[in-house]
Amino acid sequence: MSHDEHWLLLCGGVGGAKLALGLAHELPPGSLTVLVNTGDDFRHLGLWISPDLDTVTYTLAGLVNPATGWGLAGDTFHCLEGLSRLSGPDWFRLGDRDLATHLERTRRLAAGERLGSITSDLASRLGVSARIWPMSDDPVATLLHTDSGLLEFQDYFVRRQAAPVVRAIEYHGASEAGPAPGLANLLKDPGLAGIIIAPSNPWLSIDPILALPGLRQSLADARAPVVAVSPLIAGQAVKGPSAKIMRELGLPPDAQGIARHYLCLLDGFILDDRDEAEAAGIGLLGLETVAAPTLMRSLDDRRSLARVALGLARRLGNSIGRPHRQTG
Ligand code: FO1
Repeated sequence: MSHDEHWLLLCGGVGGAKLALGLAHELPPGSLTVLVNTGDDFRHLGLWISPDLDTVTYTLAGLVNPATGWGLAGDTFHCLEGLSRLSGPDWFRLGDRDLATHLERTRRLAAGERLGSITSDLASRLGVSARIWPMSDDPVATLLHTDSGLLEFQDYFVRRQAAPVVRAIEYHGASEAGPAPGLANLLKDPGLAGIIIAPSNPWLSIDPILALPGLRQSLADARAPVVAVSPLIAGQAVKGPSAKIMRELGLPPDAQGIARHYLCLLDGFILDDRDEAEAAGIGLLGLETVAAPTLMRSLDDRRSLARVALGLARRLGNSIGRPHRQTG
């Protein structure tokens, strides 16, 4: 592998962070950039909280709570217990050590520092060699139009445990937000060997990124092949409400539905072995389709799925006459 090779992963929550870890182990230090959803961000207890940035950072630093995939392993919740005694909001579980991240991020934002610069500094102080970029330094809020009204993301996802029926999803502020500085250049960089869309929830974790001005077009224009990993296995989300949201939006919760969601952007698609029967149909959409184990329980699972994604992107990148991606 040529050492100027660079890779870009688009990701959101827990599933995305798992593949980020697999890729970080399979690639040389500094050759992976993880572009992270910030639509889940919100102000809570006076703190600015960026859950997906922290989930990716803690995961790549080897510090994440393995049981939940977010927060810090071994963290305590004394502050939250105290807050609850004072009848403060305790529905969003903030650990005592995790609070340091939110306090420091909030302090530095108030001092005028960019979210991207804060994120990179916190990651490097935690020993992370991959580049972790917020999708934008400007605020974007995923809002859900549901049968319980218009809900902020964490209110829907955590407080109401994704129970409300989703009618439509809005990425408030996305059209005014600037994509991460450096992203446009990275997408034009001849050393960019591939772009991978993680097995994150397409509607909640990837679409906020794709809603940024010009992003879809610059992905379509990029020479680097684009490969997506399905977040569903046998019609079920590995974690979270992907399948539920698909049904609520009137879409069949299957791998083909995921492929169609990203279709114009993709060259390749990875689905789980259990969904192999769908591979031919997705291939007819013009996508190089590979079936592989996509459930990531161990580090080896994460690394082997990363190798499948890297291998597919390399094959697509090398094949001269690869089917031209529809643009737009
Ligand atoms: N997810 C939950 O389901 N319950 C929580 O109490 C919770 C707290 C929390 C605290 C910090 C953090 O960085 C993430 C946290 N998450 C929690 C996950 C969060 O809701 C993410 O937005 C999801 O993982 C989706 O990306």
